[in-house]
Amino acid sequence: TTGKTITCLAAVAWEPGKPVTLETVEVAPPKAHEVRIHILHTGICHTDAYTLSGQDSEGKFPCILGHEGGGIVESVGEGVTDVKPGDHVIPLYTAECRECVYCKSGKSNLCIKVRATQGQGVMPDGTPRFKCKGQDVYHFMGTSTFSQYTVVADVSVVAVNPQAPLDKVCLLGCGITTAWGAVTKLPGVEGSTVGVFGCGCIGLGVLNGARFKKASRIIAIDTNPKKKEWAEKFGATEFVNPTDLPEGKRIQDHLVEITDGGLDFTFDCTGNVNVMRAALEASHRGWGVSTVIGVAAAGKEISTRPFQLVTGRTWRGTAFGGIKGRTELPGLVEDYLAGKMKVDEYVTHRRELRDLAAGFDDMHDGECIRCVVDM
Ligand code: NAD
Ligand code: AHE
Ligand code: ZN
Repeated sequence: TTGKTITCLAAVAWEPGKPVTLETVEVAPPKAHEVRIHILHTGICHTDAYTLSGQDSEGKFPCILGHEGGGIVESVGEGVTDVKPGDHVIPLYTAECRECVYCKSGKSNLCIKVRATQGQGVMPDGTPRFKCKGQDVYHFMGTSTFSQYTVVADVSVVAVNPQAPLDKVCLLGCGITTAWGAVTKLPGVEGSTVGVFGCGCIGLGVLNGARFKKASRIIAIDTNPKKKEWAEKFGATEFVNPTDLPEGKRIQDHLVEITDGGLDFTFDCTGNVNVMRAALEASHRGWGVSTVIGVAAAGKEISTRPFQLVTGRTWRGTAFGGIKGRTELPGLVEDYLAGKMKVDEYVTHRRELRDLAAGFDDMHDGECIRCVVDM
């Protein structure tokens, strides 16, 4: 296809630490193995805020952020076989080429086909497709969903059931899928005890997945008392607020006590390195498995006594919940349509594209789980 450049609106991040602004941008047609998508809805994730703050070592400015989107294919470049104009799609920040050593390993979802250029804010040929005021604008996470039109690599997009509402399943582009995969792909959750630190979108998704996998006891931990009701709705059988503990009592010690030795599985869903440590140390001696999901601020490091690992605890982490997007995401959309997985319930705020910057402020409101932006 030899398409034309499209002029549309986008929220542009000009420099770190400054709010995104609404701009008219030019979006070049897709080249070979690229797909141009009309984005209809996008969530705002903490990782967008993290990069906008200037903390992300991969942050390149000016850029168009956003990686939790849903839209319709507008046109495709040469050689694109898996999606066609009109398909309802979700862009994938974790690509799946099915050819690289990671894809073929059967051990990881971290495809490397386009990862290097993705981290540099450009398409696989080394150039961006966006321009604003005559200047090149970088892509972000291979998705850039804060634009009415975006271009992605064909390995970075998947078609989903068109009956699924895109203003909801856009959230499967990051938060919910990450959380759901992180727990449901772990062997042995059925009948086990689970501890979830942090009850934002990610933590609630883990709670929901733990209930789906029939964990026997699901303890939610959050410093915000308002999260108790949320946690219980998504699957928690108990809620602990660490700030309610007696002075000097550490959350991990409390959890080890009330679970007679620790939890079988714990998850950090906060991005706070002290919480990551507490989650590891709250897991059971001999077999506890603790998963890091939260993204810590640049320069932060985790620590614990090595004895914690010597005595049989496992510290692991996951990106995009270990989900292979092209192969597995359509099935998650079906699980949602079949009522197995909550999605609608995460949407607490809605914004128009012109107010997208205010959606970043919503995230700091203790009541916001996800803000969905109508593009
Ligand atoms: P959020 O801010 O909505 O939720 C965090 C929750 O943690 C809040 O409810 C907060 O009250 C609670 N919290 C804060 N400090 C705490 C403490 N000391 N103890 C217990 N609870 C505490 O964030 P979110 O959208 O759910 O994202 C969580 C993290 O996951 C972020 O760091 C985000 O960047 C990361 N993330 C990672 C991936 C991945 O692929 N690994 C994907 C998406 C998001
Ligand atoms: N680029 C950052 C790291 C950011 C990060 O850890 N990203 C997660 C997804 S967060 C989604 O909200 C991830 O998937 N990482 C794996 C990958 O390949 O990027 C930095 O610090 O450099
Ligand atoms: Zn995200």
